[in-house]
Amino acid sequence: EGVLAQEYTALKCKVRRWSEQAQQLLALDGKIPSNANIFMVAATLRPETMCGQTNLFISPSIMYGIFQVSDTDFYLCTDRAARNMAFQGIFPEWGVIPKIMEISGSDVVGSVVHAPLSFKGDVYVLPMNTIKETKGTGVVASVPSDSPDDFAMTVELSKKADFYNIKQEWVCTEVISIIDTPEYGGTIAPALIKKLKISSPKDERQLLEAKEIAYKIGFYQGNMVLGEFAGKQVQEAKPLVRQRLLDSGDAFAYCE
Ligand code: A2H
Repeated sequence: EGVLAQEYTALKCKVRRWSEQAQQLLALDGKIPSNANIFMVAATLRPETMCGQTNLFISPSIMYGIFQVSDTDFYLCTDRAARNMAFQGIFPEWGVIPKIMEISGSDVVGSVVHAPLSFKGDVYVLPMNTIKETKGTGVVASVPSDSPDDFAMTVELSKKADFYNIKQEWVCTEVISIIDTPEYGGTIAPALIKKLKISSPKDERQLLEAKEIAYKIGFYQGNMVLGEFAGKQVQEAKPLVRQRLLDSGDAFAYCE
């Protein structure tokens, strides 16, 4: 990790429908009104790719918190992220962590959330074991067209739905073009997965290489082909999409 702060875009994915387990736990706990807006908060460095979001990943082995941000609104993220947010003016009282309840990632798998800007609208929450508690919010927007990690996990979950204790129809295997690149075409992540012969999310070294190539080429050579800024270069579109998300209230700035 470098010395400079990392500025993420924290994307607010509103819960549309809880998984059965989560529904029961929330009802039992009783501290959150049933008409509350609860958002799963995903941290991204590529806000321009959110139009291609197909699922939302959480770690099945992380205990998440639900934090109250107003009378009606709540955020779901890691305790660690909430601690940082408390010192960034994101919660009502400076330095105070407004934790309301805890819920394990495995209990929220199968919930449905709204994905702002996504061509899908609403998406299912799926498990991703490689999510680190020490980074971002512990929640990741899946964009399989442009993130090799997300594509590899999507393929894995779709192949082994039973093993992961999910329904196969929750996995969105539709990968659409959102950024075009001269070398790798419109879906750089699957192209790199094939080229580097990556067969599972466990191929860490090759995935790291794919991730670096996808990030550089997407950013420096990519052109948007989907969304409001289609036709613009990624470099130009990135801050514009970010600002759109901040202005609409669908995202907020989060640093660490
Ligand atoms: B990115 P950095 Cl399209 N554990 O968003 C693992 N990965 C995490 C995470 C965590 N706790 N929190 C965030 N991330 C992911 C989009 C994207 C991302 C694309 C391409 C590359 C990419 C859609 N997923 O990231 O270590 C999030 O996924 C590759 C750099 O802080 C976030 O941005 O640099 C990125 O990793 C943050 O990683």
